[in-house]
Amino acid sequence: MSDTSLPPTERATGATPSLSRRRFLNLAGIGAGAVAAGGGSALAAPAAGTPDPNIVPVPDWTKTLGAPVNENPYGKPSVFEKDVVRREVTWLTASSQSSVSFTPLYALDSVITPNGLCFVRHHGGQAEIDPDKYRLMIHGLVDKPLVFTLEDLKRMPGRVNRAYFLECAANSGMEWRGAQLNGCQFTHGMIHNLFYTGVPLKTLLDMAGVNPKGKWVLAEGADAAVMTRSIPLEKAMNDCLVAFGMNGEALRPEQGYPVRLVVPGWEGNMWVKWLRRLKIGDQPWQQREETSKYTDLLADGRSRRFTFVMDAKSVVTSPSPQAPLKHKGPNVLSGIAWSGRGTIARVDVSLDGGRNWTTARLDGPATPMSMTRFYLDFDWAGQELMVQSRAMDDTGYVQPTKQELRAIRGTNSIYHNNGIQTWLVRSNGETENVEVG
Ligand SMILES: Nc1nc2c(c(=O)[nH]1)N[C@H]1C(S)=C(S)[C@@H](COP(=O)(O)O)O[C@H]1N2
Ligand SMILES: [Mo]
Repeated sequence: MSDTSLPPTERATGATPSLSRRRFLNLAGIGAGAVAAGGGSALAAPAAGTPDPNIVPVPDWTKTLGAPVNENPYGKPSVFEKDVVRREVTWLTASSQSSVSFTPLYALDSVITPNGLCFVRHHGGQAEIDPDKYRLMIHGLVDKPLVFTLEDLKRMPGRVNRAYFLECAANSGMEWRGAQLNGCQFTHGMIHNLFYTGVPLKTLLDMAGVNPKGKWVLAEGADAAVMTRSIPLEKAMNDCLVAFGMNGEALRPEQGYPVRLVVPGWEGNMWVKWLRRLKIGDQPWQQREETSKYTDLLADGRSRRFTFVMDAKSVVTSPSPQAPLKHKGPNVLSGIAWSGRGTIARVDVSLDGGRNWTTARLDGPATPMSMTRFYLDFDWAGQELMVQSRAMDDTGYVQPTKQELRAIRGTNSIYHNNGIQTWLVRSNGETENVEVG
């Protein structure tokens, strides 16, 4: 551990506090590896039950009063977490109105993405909608066209809460031709996993009365991009939601305030934000975002028509390029897995580039079409590692290697890259995006 890795206040106050921090780490029983990697002097631990008051001095923050209770009427993370933010890849898009920012997956744990850290993808800037003026229209092949206010949606019987991942079909899209971006924030960060509050879309469609000829639903956004996608009626009736809440509060403006469509397990582009209208028709509309964009171009130049489902995928979030290994000895490898077809049943981890596999420990909720956390507790002796993870879902689907994907898809694709990711961990702990094979 170098002094630059310490929180700024410790650096500012000089050598003594940082030394006490090292001593604290030693005494906390993190292991001999922590001391060796930290370069601190190895102190003889006092016998159990005889704490030495000189080893953990009373810190400065105990000697003065803390901040008042209402300093932040809307709370913010600790100032020491200021680097945990969404980031852009500036060369990726020409304008920041039609662009994407990435979730800092390397710094997150558990399965729910904090509201302020969800990646944001939009094509015409972020619309600002007055909730009192918000309207949702249902029309087309229905018995009775309907218009809902936000209050109408919030009074609707049958409100539900559901956790789902949203993954942009272009997630990992820059990696089709080889390892490119150095960090899971950039290779895999077009994903978030939230608890949505809303009304089943079926409830609203049933109120309007779908004509028997109706087979497709057009969802359109109220933003300047007028994002428009065709969704099969069967999916709309099955599990789609018209959501107004995320993680217990109102949707964030960047996630579609006040209302977005939730299309569980299917590509993020279909989850129309700032939802303005739903039209029932007898066939898909062939909009721009489902023809020239968000289709899979194959090696022979032909395209797949629709690829709605996001197949099973996983990534190790720590260690990863932005979260290198710092200590020899006991370590916790942490990662996420998800599947648009169902529930994650198992994740295997390899530390040697896919030769040997160990089944990881799934922890926390593992529910359909939601992110699942996995861990592998391992001992690191300082050797080079090639870290990989391979997800399996309850349909029996197994996440493919990148070579297996390319054999079928070629390298013309952008979308739906769910290949196995490899991180090379060097003997100094630094970690890099590589490919094996
Ligand atoms: N109205 C509208 N909805 C939209 C978009 C948009 O530009 N406008 N972008 C789509 C795309 S491509 C993705 S991946 C997701 C991103 O959702 P997020 O911004 O909550 O991460 O929203 C989708 N819904
Ligand atoms: Mo997307």
